[in-house]
Amino acid sequence: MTHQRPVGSRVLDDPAVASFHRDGYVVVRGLLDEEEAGLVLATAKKDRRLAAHAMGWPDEDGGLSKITLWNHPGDDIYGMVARSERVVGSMSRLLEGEVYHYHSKLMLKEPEVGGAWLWHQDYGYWYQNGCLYPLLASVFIALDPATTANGCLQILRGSHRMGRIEHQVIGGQLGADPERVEIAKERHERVAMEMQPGDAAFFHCNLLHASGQNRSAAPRWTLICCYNARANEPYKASQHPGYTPLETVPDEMIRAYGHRASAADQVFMTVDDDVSDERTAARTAARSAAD
Ligand SMILES: O=C(O)CCC(=O)C(=O)O
Repeated sequence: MTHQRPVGSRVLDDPAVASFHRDGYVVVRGLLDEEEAGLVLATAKKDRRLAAHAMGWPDEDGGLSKITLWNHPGDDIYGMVARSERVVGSMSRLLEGEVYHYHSKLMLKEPEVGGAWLWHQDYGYWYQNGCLYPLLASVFIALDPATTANGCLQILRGSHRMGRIEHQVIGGQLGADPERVEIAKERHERVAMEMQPGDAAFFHCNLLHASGQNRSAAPRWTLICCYNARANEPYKASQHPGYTPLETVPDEMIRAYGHRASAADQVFMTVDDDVSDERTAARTAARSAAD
């Protein structure tokens, strides 16, 4: 059964929803409280399955980001965050109806070597997966302090109103058309999303975003949960799921799950089974060119 009632004080209110539509994003300070963010980070750091399934993603300048990605929320603390009433209720307000979990990912930029992400729109990728409408959004949750120095998320405020931009392979990544990105930078304010653990940004799938390398001594761990509207069920199969009912859980379950790490039956994406993803194709092309 699906419960997606926007109830409870932690669900985004009307002004926050209006900001999202105006700016393409809304920041929520303390979406996870200190204890919850600490539990997620501590669990992720000792979660051997997460580490074993991390995919290394190179940038153009020798940096490397690590991504561990899964399509369905597991019976673990990350799954509780992804299914929590405060997150799912907020997403269903932003996407104006029932939502389902499209995937989640743990992003790690290690000290000194963490890689950059080119300017892109998530819909630049997800369009290719048969999603007809830009009715998808993500919540980017900082698990440790995210600063300009360790490669925090950057966005161009209001750029989601440009609609989908063409993307192309640049280095090992898929980036938005650089000509349009340069103009967008002149017309849209660039915001560095510096965050404390537990702070979060809900952002629209057409919002232009990027992040820099981590040359600092501090790691940058982030959990990103992505959702699609049920009404936007993809018309063709891809590496991410079609509509799958999402049962929400009370917010208290995050704390109740404590240190519960990924279960043995959790299925993670690997580079090999992700061949249809444009980003992976770019990565594979860059790797073979380097070989
Ligand atoms: O983790 C980051 O800094 C950016 C991640 C990102 O842009 C993405 O996953 O689409």
